[in-house]
Amino acid sequence: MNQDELLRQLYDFTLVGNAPEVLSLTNQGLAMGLGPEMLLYEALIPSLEEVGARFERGDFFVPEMLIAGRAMAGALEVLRPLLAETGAEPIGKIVMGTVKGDVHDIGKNLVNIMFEGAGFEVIDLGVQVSPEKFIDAIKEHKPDIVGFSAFLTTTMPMFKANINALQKAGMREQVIIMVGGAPVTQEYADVVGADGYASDASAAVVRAKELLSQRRALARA
Ligand code: B1M
Repeated sequence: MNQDELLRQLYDFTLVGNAPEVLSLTNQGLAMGLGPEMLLYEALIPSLEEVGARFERGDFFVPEMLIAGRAMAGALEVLRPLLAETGAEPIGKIVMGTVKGDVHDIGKNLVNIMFEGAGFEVIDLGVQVSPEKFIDAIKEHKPDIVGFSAFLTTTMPMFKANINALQKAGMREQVIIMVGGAPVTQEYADVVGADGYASDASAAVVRAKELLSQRRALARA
């Protein structure tokens, strides 16, 4: 099998949620010398985008989305150590979670992996995270950044609810707030009063580093 065939098969088996094949092709791809980013961005992520498009058209239903998501999550576990390889001292601490009411975590997990790869310490609170749980975690871990992920238009308003809760607790200025997720835009992030937004995992790392260095420069001034 050549590189193009492997990527095609990885795409096709993710689409139908065949987790054992997805795992095996991911391992084969790595053994062939394909980079983890290539497997992610040229097969796994485009395949999940197609799953979403089919769901919107009514060709796929929740069970199909679920098994495709599980197949992707299995591959991500294999890719995680390769994407997150770093020997460096942590450059900052991030508390991350998917907001209350939302169970999507693949995108958040990928952002976490890229943060870890860039040298951040990540405290992952999981999914369906309430404002109270975010506040407790900020008190406990004292992160530089708190990241909220939302993947549904119906759960995006939780960004504002979280920020209001932080304000009420007198903690808003202690942390940089970043938001992201499939339906989120820069405009929405501005409206809710977040400090930063990114459209994907790589952009999230770049934005987090920018925000952190701005904050540290201000603290030194
Ligand atoms: Co759901 N789902 N889902 N789903 N699902 C979407 C999100 C949807 C877009 C599909 C569609 O209609 N096209 C749609 C949302 C529509 C909307 O609101 N605009 C949708 C729906 C409607 C639903 C349900 C309501 C379906 C139902 O029950 N009727 C339901 C909701 C359940 C709930 O949460 N309460 C539901 C359920 C599920 C499953 C459980 C079956 C499964 C989730 C499995 C899991 O995550 N463990 C699932 C899946 C798999 C999807 C799709 C197909 C794939 C999501 C994914 O993993 N993408 C998705 C379609 C799509 O996205 N095109 C869909 C790949 C991932 C790498 O990308 O998540 O965008 P993404 O993450 C990116 C960026 O967003 C960004 O970086 C990530 C990596 O590059 N990012 C950040 C994420 N967090 C960030 C934080 C940052 C910065 C960047 O800073 C802090």
